[in-house]
Amino acid sequence: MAKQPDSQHDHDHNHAREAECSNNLVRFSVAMPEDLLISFDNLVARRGLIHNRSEVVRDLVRNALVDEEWTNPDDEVVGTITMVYSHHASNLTETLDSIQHRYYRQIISTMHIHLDSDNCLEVIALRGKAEDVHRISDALLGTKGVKHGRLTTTTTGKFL
Ligand code: NI
Repeated sequence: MAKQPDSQHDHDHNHAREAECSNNLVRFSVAMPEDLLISFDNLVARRGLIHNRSEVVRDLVRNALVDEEWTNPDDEVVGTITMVYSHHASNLTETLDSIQHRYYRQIISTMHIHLDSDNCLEVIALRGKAEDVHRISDALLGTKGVKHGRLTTTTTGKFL
């Protein structure tokens, strides 16, 4: 019983320390099979001189956290759609335009580049619920006549 106030104190203290130190670097050790470590070091080497193991592990952890944000349909996410299409394809420009108007709440910016006399490149920035951004991406990239397109999934940055 006498211990209880102390352990409560320790608990609070740990929380305070976490909050204070959230941007400080903390070291920890990781055990993994030797083969996996060799493969990992090869990956680090391929990423170039400015990268080291710690840097690459941090990137992998952030990628995993961002991927998880996208698996929760109600989480607010940020993404970009990049697509190439010919503006001569019948009704294509009108169809893509009407989809973008339908989702004006999620589409925060659109950049349109006339690549040549036929082809257009569009980069669309979106912010919204993960499931809405997926729906918009499927609608745009699934439109007949879009030559190539890709959704890049990133984050609001609030939780990294
Ligand atoms: Ni164009």
